[in-house]
Amino acid sequence: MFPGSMGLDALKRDDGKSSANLLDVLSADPAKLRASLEEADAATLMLVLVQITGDRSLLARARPHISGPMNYHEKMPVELRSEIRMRLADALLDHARTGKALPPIPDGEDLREMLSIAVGEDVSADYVSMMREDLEAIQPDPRGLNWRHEPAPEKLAAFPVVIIGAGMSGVCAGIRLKEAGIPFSIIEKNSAVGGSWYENFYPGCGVDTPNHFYSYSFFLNHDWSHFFAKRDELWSYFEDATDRYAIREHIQFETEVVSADYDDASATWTVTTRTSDGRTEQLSAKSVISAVGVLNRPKLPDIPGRDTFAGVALHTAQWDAGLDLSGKTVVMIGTGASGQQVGPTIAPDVAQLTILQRSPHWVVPNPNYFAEVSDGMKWALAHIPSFARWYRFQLFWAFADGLHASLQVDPTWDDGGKSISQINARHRLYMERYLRAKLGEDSPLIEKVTPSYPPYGKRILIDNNWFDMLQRPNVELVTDQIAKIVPEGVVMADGRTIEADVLIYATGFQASKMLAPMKITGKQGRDLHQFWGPDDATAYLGTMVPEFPNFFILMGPNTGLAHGGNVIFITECQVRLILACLQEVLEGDAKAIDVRHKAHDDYVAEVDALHANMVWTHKGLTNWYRNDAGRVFALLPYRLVDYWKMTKDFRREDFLLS
Ligand code: N01
Repeated sequence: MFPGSMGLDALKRDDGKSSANLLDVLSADPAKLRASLEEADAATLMLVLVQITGDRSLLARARPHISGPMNYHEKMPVELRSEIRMRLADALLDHARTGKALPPIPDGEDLREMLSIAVGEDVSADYVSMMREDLEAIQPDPRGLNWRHEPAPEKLAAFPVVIIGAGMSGVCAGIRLKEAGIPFSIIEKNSAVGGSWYENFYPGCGVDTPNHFYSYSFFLNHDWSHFFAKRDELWSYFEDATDRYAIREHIQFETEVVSADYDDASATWTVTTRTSDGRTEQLSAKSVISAVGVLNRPKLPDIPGRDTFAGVALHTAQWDAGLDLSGKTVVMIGTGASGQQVGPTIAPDVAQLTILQRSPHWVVPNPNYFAEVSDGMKWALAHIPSFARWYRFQLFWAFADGLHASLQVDPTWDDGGKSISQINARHRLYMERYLRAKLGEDSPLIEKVTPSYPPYGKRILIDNNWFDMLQRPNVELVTDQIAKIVPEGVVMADGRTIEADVLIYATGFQASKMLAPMKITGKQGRDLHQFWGPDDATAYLGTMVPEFPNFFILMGPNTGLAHGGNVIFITECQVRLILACLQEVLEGDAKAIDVRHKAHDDYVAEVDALHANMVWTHKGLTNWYRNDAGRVFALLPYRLVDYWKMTKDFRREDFLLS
């Protein structure tokens, strides 16, 4: 459609949730429209108003009042908020009545200015094309596979793909392959989809990236009950996506992939599977996509006597749904993202909770963390054109790229290792002030909970009443070293025995052994784990390893995010790259695509060079993102917009077709 003739409905992309005609919805109930706008974020509404009216004078008026992060509208004068809401309602109703054309979707400097004002910071021109992709509502979605020369059905039928895992990333890959007409099956070890969100159901389990960002770009959910949903709602979301795109029929549940072996001559993968009742089977595939994730094999600490404990011991990721903790004496080891959700949730029920902390985490408050999404906000997300996309960008900035500068080391900055730059120091000051305000200036807890390392060195956690919990009479935070575990509980280095009925291991995952325990062999029997060594996984764009043709890794090496971000965004970028690779094979004469050694090595060298100047390699800092040699194998050093571009712009010269 010629942009100048665009109407309101054209701005509403098919997000898979509601397809009612927008004009009908708006004109049917003007009172509902006005009431809903009262509950929706005025800064976000302002962006929609500018977009659909072309009246850019509002930007200058709003600019002084918008600054991050989140809840931007609260800083706006009440009169300005009212004016925005009134004018937007009038504009939408006018469009609904007259059907008149909208101005073209902003581009170039106009869009860059809007993006900057949306988040109250200068946003570079790099974000313009990415945001255009979100606003344009182009169908078919450019993030899917759009054939230049659609292969014959027989050719597609002869190219089966096996996806390993039906978690968030495997389902995403399945959806896109299905759209492209490429046959696939998904092998899933569990009896349900959802991966981490299926396996983890410890008390308080939920997300710490806001849901309106932490969701597939093509399957927005406008009905999240909370800004930060808990596990059941998240799991349902992935179940819904599986059904909406009819992926379930492709999944073989309760089956594990044991190995995948490539045969050079036939360019075929043989995938060996084992069902939960022990039967093995072999599948033939032209391509294999590993979507097994990285945080799925619990790590139990190597503490002497661990097996001697006489009570109930369990890891957060292997929770017992029938476990009743009321009145129990509980010891929890670990204060990372899982521990900080478990602790405050169980503390009111247990007789005594002792938390054994090896090192503290930085904790930040978030005004929306416990908040419900109002009905008006849900309505606006579902019905106001582009509102959900603008809101998503504001979250993207506040939880991802807007934080990227605070991860960079300023070599001239020296405050004794407490921070890495002026901006990083500002974050430190903010969080120190917060924890002091929560605990009281004289609290002996302050020293225990204040990290010595810079902010973002480990994942920053959103305050889930952690500091309130620590002040409960039945909670104790112990920071001494653990000596051993005995039948009655845990013995500390100073000889104190802390008795326990229940011992909770909130001790994280074996992240460095990527793709284990599967055995993957590529060209000429090359073994993936031998290539990587025990803990040094690498891949081109985190996705491809040389001499493993047509083999792709989702959420692979250096694709994780520890400062916030959204792994669904990363997965969608990776799937786009995979689709481009498969397109090269299927539209041409080649049977397989492989990444060149040089492209892989150059990429890894660049990743390492970037990491050398980022917070995660800070001297003395420990985290699970690095291997024994100190190399950051887990995290992406780039801004999300960079990774989006690198995976979108297919560099044919980086690949070998055979
Ligand atoms: O695991 P972790 P997690 N003795 O590795 C401690 C995602 N996630 O399950 O910091 C004593 O972060 C260890 O201490 P230290 C998210 O990506 C997200 O909590 O190494 N303590 C640490 O305190 C996250 O990053 C969400 O000194 C020992 C803790 O155990 C990732 O999963 C929720 C120890 C482990 O923390 C992993 O988080 C949950 C020992 N021997 C998970 N060994 C949300 O989105 C380890 N520790 C909300």
